[in-house]
Amino acid sequence: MTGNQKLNAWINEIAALCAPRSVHLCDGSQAEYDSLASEMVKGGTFVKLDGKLRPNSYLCRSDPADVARTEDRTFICARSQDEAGPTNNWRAPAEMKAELTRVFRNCMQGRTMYVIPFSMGPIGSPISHIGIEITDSPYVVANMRIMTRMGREVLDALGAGDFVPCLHSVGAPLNSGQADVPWPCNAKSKYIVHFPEERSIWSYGSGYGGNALLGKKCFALRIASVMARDQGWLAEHMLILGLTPPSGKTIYIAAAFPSACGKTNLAMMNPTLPGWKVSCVGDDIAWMKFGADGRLYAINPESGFFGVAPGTSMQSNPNAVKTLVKNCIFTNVAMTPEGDVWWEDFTKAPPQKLIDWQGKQWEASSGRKAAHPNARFTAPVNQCPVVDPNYDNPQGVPISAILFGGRRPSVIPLVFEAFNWAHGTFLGSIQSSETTAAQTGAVGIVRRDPMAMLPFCGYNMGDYLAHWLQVGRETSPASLPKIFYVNWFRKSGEGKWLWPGYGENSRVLKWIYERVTGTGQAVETPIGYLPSASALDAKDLAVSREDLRELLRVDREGWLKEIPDIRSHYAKLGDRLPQELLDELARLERRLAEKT
Ligand code: OXD
Ligand code: MN
Repeated sequence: MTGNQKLNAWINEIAALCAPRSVHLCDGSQAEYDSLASEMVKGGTFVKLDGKLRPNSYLCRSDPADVARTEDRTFICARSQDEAGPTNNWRAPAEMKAELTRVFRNCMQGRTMYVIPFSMGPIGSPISHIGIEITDSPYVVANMRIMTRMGREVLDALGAGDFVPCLHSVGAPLNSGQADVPWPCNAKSKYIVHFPEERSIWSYGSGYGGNALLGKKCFALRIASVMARDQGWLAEHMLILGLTPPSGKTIYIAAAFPSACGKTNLAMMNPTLPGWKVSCVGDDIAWMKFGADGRLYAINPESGFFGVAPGTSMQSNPNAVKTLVKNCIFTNVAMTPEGDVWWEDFTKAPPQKLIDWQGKQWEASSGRKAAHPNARFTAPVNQCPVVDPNYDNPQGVPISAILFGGRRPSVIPLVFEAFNWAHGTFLGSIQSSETTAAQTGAVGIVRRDPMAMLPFCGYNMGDYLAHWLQVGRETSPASLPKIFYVNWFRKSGEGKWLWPGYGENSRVLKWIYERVTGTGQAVETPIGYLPSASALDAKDLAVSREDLRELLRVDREGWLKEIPDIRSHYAKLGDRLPQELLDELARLERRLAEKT
């Protein structure tokens, strides 16, 4: 089979358990992809889009009951509940393994079992790690070929080495003669299970996104965060971008934001400041390890974007739209009569007629959404017009700045800098965003999501924050990235946006660049270093002086009112929360209360 004994034994064990009709070891070739795609077209899973409008691209409609990650069915089965921590669902590993073994028995009956060797990160990079996904979904195979480096080359690099076993089934066995459906899944039973001690993943019942493309959230964040803790590195829910001034050296920035804060837009934005360039290394995940020089070097472990389609347009993100011109998979978007794709806000006016994401006729007057709000595109990173030249560099890129942020109409200034790494860790740990009309539930509620990792941390959040503090002690302070907090979403009392956002965010990135390279002017305040009004480049900017002052003001009262909320957030993280962070909170409160 393969040259790897552990892999051969695992393939045999899973084939015996799941009883597939056949086993296919994926080579990752174009021919293999094409043949799977045409089989899926025949079976009704894929619709081939018009070859001129959208070459080599496919549309897929999921079961309406399988459209997003299912966090309530996501488990971290650490040795003890305490190790999983209060923010994760936990079950005892032996008990869960026994249950899953029952659930997986014969679950691939009538289907092909695909074995996908994949590398998270450039093949052979010291920052990369290898996984093997076993799945009975050809849709997963096709997506994994875009989202990861996949196939024969990975097996060669693996040799006799170790890998993370990632087992996936849609949980829909076929009896002999039973016809398949376009999107098989299990409506009654879903499990997204992580065993951090043995570093393995078992996922059952869903074919969608992070539930099924196991390299992404399951491996690259939940399991990798555990590996990173044990091995002294960071696996983070962060974009990575290169920032180049008109005549200068590129620096690299990593940034963590909760959803609906424009992460993909920032990762590939077009700066409005003349001569400045942003280049994209990744839009979702960063793995960072120390280099020989004591700096943190980052790779994007993925090779594709699995982005939310609705809202993506030539206005909001022209480089994403240009990335999607060919070789893509679109899931749960609408289709035009010409055989192209469409989703809400893609064009200013919607086409008159469409086929919606459920395959039904749709008219502009219907008032229904044509695409599902969580409709996705799967697109190769190297098709992005502003892909960074070092995106595939096995050495990674040196990170000079880390950004945290959220959607906060009030209190939090446009940008400020942490005093040091520990203070920056504190800022990440209290990172917050207000809920919007795009989410169910009340609007305007502050939700705190440490480092945007709440659904993705594979162990106790208190230990995770302690690990961040420890990383800061591993090297000299000068070698560490500087940490910043940004907020593009400030509003006036009347509800008007104070900051234009999008490409104008380059003005904030310019100040960050200057701080990193030692020229940026800042004032020390109780919350951190803020740019003085003249330090932020406001040339030709359509923002009034008063608004700019408001954007860069420290709202002492507002911050003081946050303190009890931060305290109760910390209480929810449990007793493993490092004392150092409570001390940071006490110091913040003291500084805010001091008279200047
Ligand atoms: C994602 C997420 O899909 O963070 O990237 O939910
Ligand atoms: Mn994400």
